[in-house]
Amino acid sequence: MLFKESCTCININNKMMKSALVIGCNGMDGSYLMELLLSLNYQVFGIIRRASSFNTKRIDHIRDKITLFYGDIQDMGSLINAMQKSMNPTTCSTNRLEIYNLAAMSHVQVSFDIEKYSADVNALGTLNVLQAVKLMKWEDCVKVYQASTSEMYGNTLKSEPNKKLNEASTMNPVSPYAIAKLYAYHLTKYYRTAYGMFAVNGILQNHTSPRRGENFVCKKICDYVRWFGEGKTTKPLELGNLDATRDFGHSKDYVRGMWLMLQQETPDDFVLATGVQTSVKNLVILAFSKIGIQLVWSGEGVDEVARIGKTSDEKWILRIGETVLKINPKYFRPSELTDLVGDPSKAEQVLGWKREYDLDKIVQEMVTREI
Ligand code: F7E
Repeated sequence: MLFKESCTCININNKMMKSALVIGCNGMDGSYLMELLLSLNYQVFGIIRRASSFNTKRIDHIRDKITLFYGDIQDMGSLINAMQKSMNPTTCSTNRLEIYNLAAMSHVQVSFDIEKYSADVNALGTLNVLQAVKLMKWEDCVKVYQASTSEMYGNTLKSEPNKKLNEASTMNPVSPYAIAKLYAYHLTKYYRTAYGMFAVNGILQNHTSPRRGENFVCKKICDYVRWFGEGKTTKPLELGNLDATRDFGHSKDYVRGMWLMLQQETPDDFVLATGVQTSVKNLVILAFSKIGIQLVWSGEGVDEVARIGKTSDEKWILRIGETVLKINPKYFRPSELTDLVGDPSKAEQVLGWKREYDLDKIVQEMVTREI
């Protein structure tokens, strides 16, 4: 199946002018993606859900350059409305609109409490997006990016140790979040083969940034360390499983990968990852080192604590021995996904995808900046 750009997309200023609709545009990835698309001279549209409090802080700085629609991935009418109004009839017939489906109930632990809602949004919401394109007979003129996730692999690395997860690895999800995402992943492949749609899955390992939601582990740790360094908190940080390992990249790098996936001639699925595996504990150690604190660990399991270690740093010398981290079992999950690390070789080779951030640079940025 080839999706050739049979004509160039030219506006009156003789510049490329493509259109993109970002569903879930006010999240971390949505905000960086829209910045990227604007820098590439796209007409950028986004769907946000109505909320009683303002929920656009990540995109307020670009509000005058984008068009927002109220909508909900669970409401197909609102999706069709936004798609119709975002479509650019002046561009080439095979690429009137790029649709990025980033809408999700994205918190894995929360999905254990709201199982059906997680399925409604993450699985059936994706069905709404793809079905809307089919029902409107837009299969030949839109491209769809589906935000798939490394959570779909579950604990595959337990039976395949020393490997990195790639596009062919076994998927065996262990949370309501990931089970719903696996449905959406297969649905995206199915619409590609059954209806010839340009629909792709980006299978992304954990990615983060200062714009990350506050209750994801890297953001939680880095915010705490910044506040601690500024004297804004004295209570210890409370975390769950310190032994879990993840592959942490930067959202800015990953949205570039999403865009590249939709610029290919042939639709295909790609893993985005750094290939570097880090435990939550090592993430804590790295973050505290950014404010000059070396940690000393003691205890095991739920009794494990971290204290400020010996230092000659004047700022901390009088606080040596103070507890800065303890375990709170409320952050344990009914089924833990213990280890994740991905292999981005295909994206690097086929898409030419490159990363600008390593974990040290990410944590430095996150400990320093709020958003
Ligand atoms: O947890 C452990 C926790 O919630 C990472 C989402 O973007 O990435 C994300 O899912 C690890 C887990 O992310 C705390 O048990 C320890 O092992 O930051 P997280 P996640 O569950 O990996 C994937 C790829 C997605 O697709 C998801 O949408 O950290 N952990 N203590 C903790 N996690 C949290 N949140 N809070 C703790 O206190």
